[in-house]
Amino acid sequence: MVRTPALLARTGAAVLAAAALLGAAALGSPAAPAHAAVTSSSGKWLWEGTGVTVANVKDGVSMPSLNRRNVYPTGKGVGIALIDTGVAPVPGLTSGNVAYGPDLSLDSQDPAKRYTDGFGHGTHLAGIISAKSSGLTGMAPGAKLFSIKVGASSGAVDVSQVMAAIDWTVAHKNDDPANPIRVMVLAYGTDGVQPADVDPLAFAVENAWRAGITVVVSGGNNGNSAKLLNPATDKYVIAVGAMDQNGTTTWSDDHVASFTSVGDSTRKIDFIAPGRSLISLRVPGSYIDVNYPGARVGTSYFLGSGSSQAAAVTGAVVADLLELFPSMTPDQMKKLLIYAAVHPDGSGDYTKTSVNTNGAIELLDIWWSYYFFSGNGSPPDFSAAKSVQSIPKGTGKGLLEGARGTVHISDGTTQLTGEADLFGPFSTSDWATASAAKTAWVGGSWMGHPLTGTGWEAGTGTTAWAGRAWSGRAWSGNTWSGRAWSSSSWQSVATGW
Ligand SMILES: [Ca+2]
Repeated sequence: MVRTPALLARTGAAVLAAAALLGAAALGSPAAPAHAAVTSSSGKWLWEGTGVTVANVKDGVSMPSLNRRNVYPTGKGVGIALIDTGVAPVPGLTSGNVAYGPDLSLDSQDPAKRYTDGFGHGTHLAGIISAKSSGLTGMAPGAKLFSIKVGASSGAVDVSQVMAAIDWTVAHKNDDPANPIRVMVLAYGTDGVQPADVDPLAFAVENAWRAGITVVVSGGNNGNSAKLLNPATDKYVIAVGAMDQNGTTTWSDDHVASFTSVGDSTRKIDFIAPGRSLISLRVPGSYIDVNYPGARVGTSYFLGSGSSQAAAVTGAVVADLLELFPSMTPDQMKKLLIYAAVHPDGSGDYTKTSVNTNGAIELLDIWWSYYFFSGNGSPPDFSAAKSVQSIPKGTGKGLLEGARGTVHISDGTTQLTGEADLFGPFSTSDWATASAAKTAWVGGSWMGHPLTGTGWEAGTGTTAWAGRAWSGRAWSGNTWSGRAWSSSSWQSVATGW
């Protein structure tokens, strides 16, 4: 494929990016943040170098090239499920642009912690996606963000909670007819090496994919030679890594971030998206805010790096494209994004297609996606019929413990291991059958265990899925402090952001 130089999406970057940097100064003129080492497995919040604004990010994925054609997508009419540590009601996320699905996290038993984000990760991603405030406009500010909380204020979460959240999203994707959930952002992964064709977490994301939800999963932050985390290993979904804009306004030095996992011959990321030192919303007093004060930018913002942020960027771009092309299937979206991805340094070498075919790593690009899907440039056939992924479906009947890998939550004395969820014995075989049939959730119960209330409650300014007290042998009478958990499979904590 040869792309006409005159149409190069990444032409004219200097002027646009310079304007974007001015926007960064307006955020509070942050001093250059201290340089923190970006280590692959320290479990530290990552940031370094010059902060990258969301405006810079838009530039990095060629949004200005689209805007110059008078196309201004905002994700309007698209629901985005963010399965993460919750979303705090900080300025930018309180205009009705966020709805709160169930809180399935360990925080849910404390009404003061329910729904909100005591950790700080989910809100950072939510800002990138949906923020609407005077200081920050997200990548898809017209979309409706559904926060489905699974990570506690410590970041702790068991893989079974993530599976429940994915199932819930599939079951309730049309609850808001004006904003059906078409996108899922899952910046989570374990080091489980169970093959994706039997792994239950992989099966869960495949179910979401087949239900018409484009699932974006972060690949991990263990360095370029690392294999992908589970479920980014699943070949159906979109697996992303982080692009480093190198702290400059020019594109020629953009490259794959040193910390991002690229994968192995079994499964590599599909492309990269901006993900180094992004400036997004801060949650004062949250775990990362308290532990990494050097990442603060002014009083309202926070720096964060990782494939998590790249997943947020990608999910928002998917929502923008779905506003423009509402009938696209997840398979069409994936085919399009890979085809339209460009060489990150803007060198004009657009002959490479994707990491899956020849080892090249390319960058998410919304302008080329729009251009090709509109029928320009002699693109391949992007019809739904010609875009179907011919990948064997998983069974989901492998081990729950296999999905966890080495990561286990604990109450300080006992680890949650083996074929059991928080409430007792768990059969992946029974679950896989129910999940595929969309019957794993019945009312507020998942696989027979009452986890939530049974419907939406409209509060003051927000809408939330009702909570409920948990009962179960492991939970009653215990004070399950997040701090007591010995480890977390939350990507940021266990394996780097
Ligand atoms: Ca650059």
